[in-house]
Amino acid sequence: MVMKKVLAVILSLTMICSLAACGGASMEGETAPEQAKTEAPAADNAEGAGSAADTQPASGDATEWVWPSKEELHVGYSQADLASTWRTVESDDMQRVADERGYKITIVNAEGDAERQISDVESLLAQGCNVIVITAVDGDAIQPALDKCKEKGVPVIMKARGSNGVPGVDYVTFFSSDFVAEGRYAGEWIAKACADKETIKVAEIQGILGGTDVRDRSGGFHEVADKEGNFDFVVEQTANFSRTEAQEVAANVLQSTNGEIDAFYCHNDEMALGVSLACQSAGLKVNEDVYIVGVDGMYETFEAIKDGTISATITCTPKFAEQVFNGIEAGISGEALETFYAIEDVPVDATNVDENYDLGF
Ligand code: GYE
Repeated sequence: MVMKKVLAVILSLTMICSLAACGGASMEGETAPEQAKTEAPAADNAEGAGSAADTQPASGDATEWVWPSKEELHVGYSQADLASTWRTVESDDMQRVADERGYKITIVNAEGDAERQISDVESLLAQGCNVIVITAVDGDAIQPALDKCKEKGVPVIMKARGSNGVPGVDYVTFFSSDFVAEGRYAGEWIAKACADKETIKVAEIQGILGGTDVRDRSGGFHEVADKEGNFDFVVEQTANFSRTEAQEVAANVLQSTNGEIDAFYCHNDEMALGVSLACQSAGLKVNEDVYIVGVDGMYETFEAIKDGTISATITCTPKFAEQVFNGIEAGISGEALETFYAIEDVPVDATNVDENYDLGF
């Protein structure tokens, strides 16, 4: 057990180093928050990773993963969709790191279809992929694909949209931002900005339902709302991570409420940008009449924060393939992996957008 922890720390440090090298995230962190970037989260937010514990289960329950050698490694990456900039950057980053390290990779795109993703994984296995990385369309529906991998002992690494299965049993580990923390940051930002209001009228515009990102971004936000006690949810509705859908949803909300909304919390920046257009068309001034908070940290959002058309965002980098490949290499070397590796996020608003600009994509 102690050995496991030591190995995990070494792995974490390796990841921090390579993160620094690829410049994929903030480097101001010789400080404590920086460490959260790659360490397994404490037990209280392990739930956010969809995991019951931060270490692999006892040997009786654990799946015996069969790791290939580095020479034989053929990664199969099952991407959920390529409908946003975030996802295309994510897939490109996986390809880039595989190429740089000389590993074979096959990438498939499920186009947002949970059933198709199961056959995608089957086809990756049939093509001889011996480590599978999955960004799940749906955290539950992915289970049959995980079972197929498990039958063969093929190690599965979840990435960015997790599984509701058991880490160490249904998959090896999960690399992702801590979505619960992102939701909390957004809630805290809004609570602070609206501190003078008795009741805060909030519209929550959600991403594609079924993903652990959406579940946890909502969960973290509602945690803060419950604690504050004065958030009044005027609407909680999906706009499928889409800018145009979010613009429409926001236009309807503004119409039905007569513009009486204090803050929009959007599960991604694309939607925040759409909401901003709707608010501007309705004659509302962002940061005066209404606050708009997104998640992701697109350069476009950073520019909008500077222009005053978006209030804030929480970074969520799509560029962490380096860490995923470090994890695969650690597995190949026989090291014990934690069940969750968190990529650190930073809340960004007008006060710190310049210093965090490089976190964008
Ligand atoms: O925030 C969003 C994307 O799963 C973390 O999916 C990801 C989210 C990201 O389409 O923009």
